[in-house]
Amino acid sequence: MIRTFREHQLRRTELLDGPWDFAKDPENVGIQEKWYERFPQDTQSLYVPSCWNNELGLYDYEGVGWCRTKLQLDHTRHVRLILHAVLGHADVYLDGKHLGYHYGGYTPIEFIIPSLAAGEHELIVRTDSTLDRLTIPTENVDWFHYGGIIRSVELQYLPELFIQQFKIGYELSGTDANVSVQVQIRSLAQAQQTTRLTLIEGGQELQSEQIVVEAGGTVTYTADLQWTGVRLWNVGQPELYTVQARIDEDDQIERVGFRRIETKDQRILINGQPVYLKGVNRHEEHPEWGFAFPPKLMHKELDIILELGCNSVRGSHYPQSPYWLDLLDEHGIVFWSEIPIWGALLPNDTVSEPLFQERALTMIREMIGLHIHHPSVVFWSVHNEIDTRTPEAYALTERLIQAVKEQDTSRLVTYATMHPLEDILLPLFDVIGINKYFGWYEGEVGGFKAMLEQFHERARQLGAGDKAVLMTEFGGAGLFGDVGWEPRLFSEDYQAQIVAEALDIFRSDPKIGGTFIWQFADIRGDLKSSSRHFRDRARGFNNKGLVNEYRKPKQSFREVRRIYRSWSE
Ligand code: ADA
Repeated sequence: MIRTFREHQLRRTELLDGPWDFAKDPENVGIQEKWYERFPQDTQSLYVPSCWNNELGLYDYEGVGWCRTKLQLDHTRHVRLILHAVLGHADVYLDGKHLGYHYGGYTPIEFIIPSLAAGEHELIVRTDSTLDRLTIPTENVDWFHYGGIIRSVELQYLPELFIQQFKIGYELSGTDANVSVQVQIRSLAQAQQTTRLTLIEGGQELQSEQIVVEAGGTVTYTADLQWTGVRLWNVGQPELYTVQARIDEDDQIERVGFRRIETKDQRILINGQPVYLKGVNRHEEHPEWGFAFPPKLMHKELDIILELGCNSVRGSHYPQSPYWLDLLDEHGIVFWSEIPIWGALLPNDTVSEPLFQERALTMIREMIGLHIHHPSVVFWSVHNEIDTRTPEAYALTERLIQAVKEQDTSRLVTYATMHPLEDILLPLFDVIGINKYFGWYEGEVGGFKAMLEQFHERARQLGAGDKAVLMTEFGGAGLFGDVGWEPRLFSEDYQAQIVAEALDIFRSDPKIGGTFIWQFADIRGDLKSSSRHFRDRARGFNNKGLVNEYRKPKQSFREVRRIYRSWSE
């Protein structure tokens, strides 16, 4: 399942999920040997979507992997092929022909293939999970980055006139919405064609228009609709509207929620009401599935997060599944979406590299394209823990913020800083996220107080004193099951104690608008015996989860549940 609701009633779609052939290519000879024309004989079966590192013998395999499946067409058809997410570098081949290359990991890659002939076709994907100094994330990163096709592969059958894009935007004034709908209709036909475009919401026809599309052309139709008295989406108030754009033989369904987001007096306001964010950082990762996190487990994850008393989730550190965001939309939970620039160990010269910047900009565009309609998304975050003391970081940030604003001005632009007292970027953002680990990497938990006082003063001096500030990371490791009589480092007791103390400090600081604990669940780390990083990651995991990797609660979970549930919004 890609979404929790049907995206099409008319368009026929099919998932190519299931067993694919898989061949690893550790010597990287596949291109030279034309594996895209002659797939190797010696393969293993790999379920798609998945990460190959969850298979026997491939736990540590980083590099090139080739995946192949066959598809059957009963008639010649126009098709749209969507690979919903492939980690790292992806080259897609159909019947030996290169359809295209994509770099990324958490956003879809798609191709329109007109008149694909009836019969059998071979689809091959070459993926490369290797990280280096210009990949995003770069080679030193605090999660295991896996390899493979991590989200569904979808085949859609297109009629000659089809809906290529459907976007819904709006301006709110009270409960009146100025809704602007954009439908792009594309023709794969040899001659001019006419179709009737109808917009439908909740079974009601909103607008209907005859549209003429030239042979091979594209028409963008825009409708401005006035909706009065809309039900507003808010935290714990998941009011959603499902809108269908329909032409004679095709359709697309999108879902939106109406809410107004702003900041005032250092608070996040939704529909004019301040909301205190009670959150966790969530990696979309599981020991058996890697990043190919199954929808069924997302439901359970959501239940656990609700049980904890959260009203928000930071999607650390990459664009998460639309299915997950659908669930958040449906439960009125705020989401923070970000791209995987993970900076703690990022060399500062990397951020000025044109290729790195191009990749980052593409990731921003693709993340926004993927998540634009989700009312749960309140924040677009452009990077995490880069060296925000430098002019290089400043220059990159300006570009990234500009890219966000070109696509969406209705949400808050943010980032997470690990240098709050020296950061020169504070004035650039709507919201500032602070990552700090007093009680773990530095000093005692009480150190947060003095740090925050200095931070607020500094922000004021930089002209950023009115910005909303969130504690986006804090916490410490607690090994599941390690409980004793006193709070020792790495015990559940110690973790529970520092998280609880930190939460108290933040809640009594009127300039802090919310807290995101690092982290929801333990995750696999990226430990290499040859590298000096992350040597404190016992079991090879980042153990700062409130639940372990199998989502079993630690003491910190119970403490946070007590605290979050006692806080009013
Ligand atoms: C950083 C980082 C997280 C994680 C955390 C930790 O703040 O953003 O991804 O690595 O530290 O556990 O140290």
